[in-house]
Amino acid sequence: MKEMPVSNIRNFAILGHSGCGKTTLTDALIFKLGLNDRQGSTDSGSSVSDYTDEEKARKISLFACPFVADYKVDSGGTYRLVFTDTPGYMDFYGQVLGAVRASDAALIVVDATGGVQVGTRRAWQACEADGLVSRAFVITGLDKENANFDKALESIRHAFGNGCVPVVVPVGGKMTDLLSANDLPEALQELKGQLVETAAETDDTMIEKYLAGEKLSADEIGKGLVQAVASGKCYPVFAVMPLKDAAGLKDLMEGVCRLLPCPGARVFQDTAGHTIKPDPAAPFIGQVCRTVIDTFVGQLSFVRVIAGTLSKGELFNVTANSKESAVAIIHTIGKKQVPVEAAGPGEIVAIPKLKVTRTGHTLTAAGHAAGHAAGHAAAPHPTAPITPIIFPNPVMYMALTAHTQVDEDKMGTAIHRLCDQDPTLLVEKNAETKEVVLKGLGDVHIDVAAKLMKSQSNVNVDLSTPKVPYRETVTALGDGHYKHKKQTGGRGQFGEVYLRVDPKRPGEEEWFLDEVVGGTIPNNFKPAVQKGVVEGMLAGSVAGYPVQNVKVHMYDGSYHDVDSSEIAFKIAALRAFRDAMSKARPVLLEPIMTVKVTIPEHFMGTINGDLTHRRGHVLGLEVEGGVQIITAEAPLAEMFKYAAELRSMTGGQGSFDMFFARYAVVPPAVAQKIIAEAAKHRKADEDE
Ligand SMILES: Nc1nc2c(ncn2[C@@H]2O[C@H](COP(=O)(O)OP(=O)(O)O)[C@@H](O)[C@H]2O)c(=O)[nH]1
Ligand SMILES: [Mg+2]
Repeated sequence: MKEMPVSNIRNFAILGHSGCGKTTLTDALIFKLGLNDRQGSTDSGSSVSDYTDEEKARKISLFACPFVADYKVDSGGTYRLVFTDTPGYMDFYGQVLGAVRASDAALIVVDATGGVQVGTRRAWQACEADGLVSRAFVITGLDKENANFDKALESIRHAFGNGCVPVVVPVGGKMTDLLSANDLPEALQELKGQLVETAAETDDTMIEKYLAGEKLSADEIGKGLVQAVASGKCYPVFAVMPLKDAAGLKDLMEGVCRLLPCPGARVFQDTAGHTIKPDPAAPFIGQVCRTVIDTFVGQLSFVRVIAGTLSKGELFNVTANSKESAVAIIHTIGKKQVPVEAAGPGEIVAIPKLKVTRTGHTLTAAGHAAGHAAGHAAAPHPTAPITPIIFPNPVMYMALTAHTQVDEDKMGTAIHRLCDQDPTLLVEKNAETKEVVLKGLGDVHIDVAAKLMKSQSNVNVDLSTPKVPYRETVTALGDGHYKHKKQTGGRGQFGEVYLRVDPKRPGEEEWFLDEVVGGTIPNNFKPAVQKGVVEGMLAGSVAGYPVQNVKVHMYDGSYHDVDSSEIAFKIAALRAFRDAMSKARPVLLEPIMTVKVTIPEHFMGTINGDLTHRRGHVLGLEVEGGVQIITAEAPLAEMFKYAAELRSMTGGQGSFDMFFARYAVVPPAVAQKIIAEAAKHRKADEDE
């Protein structure tokens, strides 16, 4: 591909509610731009954008997929369109955030039969949160029965304000571009009037002219609108019918080139607060917006070029402070990969086989960082990383179990490969339950992750609800005693231990106290006693969970000159400890999570009721920007699947965050069940 002036680059992300028609629009654009020789379709599995097996099987987009193609506008110039199709499904919101970061504008797609939906608002919020100011709407699905352009437009304006003004509208099954059409019928003249007014408002002389009733030239209107879109005062609305003669598609592409901003309008900043200009001659700076493992080439890092020109050779990863090397630069067209020589500001390209680079990292030209640090010529470009992309915290937890030993051996590598690709996945090996827990944004997210372990690493796993890492403690004082005495011919075994347990108070450091008087337990056997107690603590006494917050007083015992041994005292201590525990009113403890639920206000009753049902209690209520935020505490045991359940209770409108707060006593009725369950599974491991 030829070098393209930055002013002629249009980079936009295609966002919206799940199933609204983003990928269908993308496939239509791909075909129209000549990237494919026929129009792909998600329904028949021939989509260029949803090309992975998982996407075809589920018929939803799972990954953000960037494309690039040059387009010749009617007026003669050539523009480079860089566009990213994104998933609408909430579990894959991480992909959306990466794409939003890599784009200069958003095309938010709205289905003409559904209007604004949860996913539409979420797309808008993703732009707001990341400072992506320039947005436009595409109303699609207009060939469907019950499609209503006016109603869809109304719902857009109701949700996002009157700055949303139509540019291309359907009239009698044909698309009309209000800006270029002459002799508009009266109804459309009013719509065009809104566009002209929006344009005029961007400039003092224009608004004077406009108010004086003078006619603005097409050029003036165009310039005004460009400015209004770039500054987020105007959100143009386009109508398309990608499945019916591609109606409106050309108008959309013309509109994108004419109205959306080029790189530079959106400000990219680094963590030191420097603004980075999209100068192709400057040293290269780019940010990784997505990482993927490709079956053939291995890791592929998609990079948005922010400044300079990316070409093959040495690079420097500023975030990881490490050298990297671009062995190739690739344009992806779905699964097809086309090598290119270089990429300029505004482009998104893939680099294979980077070593330490992950999503969100900043790459720069090699030597650039070092030169700057050494105080060489005033570097026009800063060397601090670009502001990181903020990804949501994973809130859905599932335990992974390998099918076979072979799977088990490869599981760790497979999981890390997965987490390297997806910053919204997290893995944790729980030391207490011995389980490998995968955390993600929802059930589909984790399910897809398990399928990817199979396809990328040939590792078979089962998913299950994780075990709760319960613990045990005591609530009273308890005395314990055990005399270990065995005579099996030859030398016997002897050790006797008295000890007492009681609750350890906050702030108390010491937990094992030697209160033996008169050498009834000789000093050389005391470490063995402590060992026995530690073993007892790990094994628990109520339901086999580790004991915490217990103070142990070793105060008496007896020994035998010949038969006493470390092992004898260890056994005596272990059993004395268990004896003491049983008398000290032991209880089960469970992890309590702090939960922050965000929902539309009318779900308050349902969600509060449900939280109570989960043994949770509400700590606080806040209203923020029209949504209700509930802060509550709830036991982890009740929250493993909350991500999916909250979504179904709120039709996808609720979201939440969750983090560990503390351990608390399990209520007796619940504890009984856990104890009974543990008794079933517990092996009699000590009495053999
Ligand atoms: N009739 C009609 N169907 C459409 C249109 N756009 C999308 N669809 C259908 O809606 C479904 C979801 O489309 P898709 O593009 O995968 O949605 P996405 O989740 O936004 O990417 C598919 O069955 C499409 O064929 C359209 O303009 N007209
Ligand atoms: Mg899609």
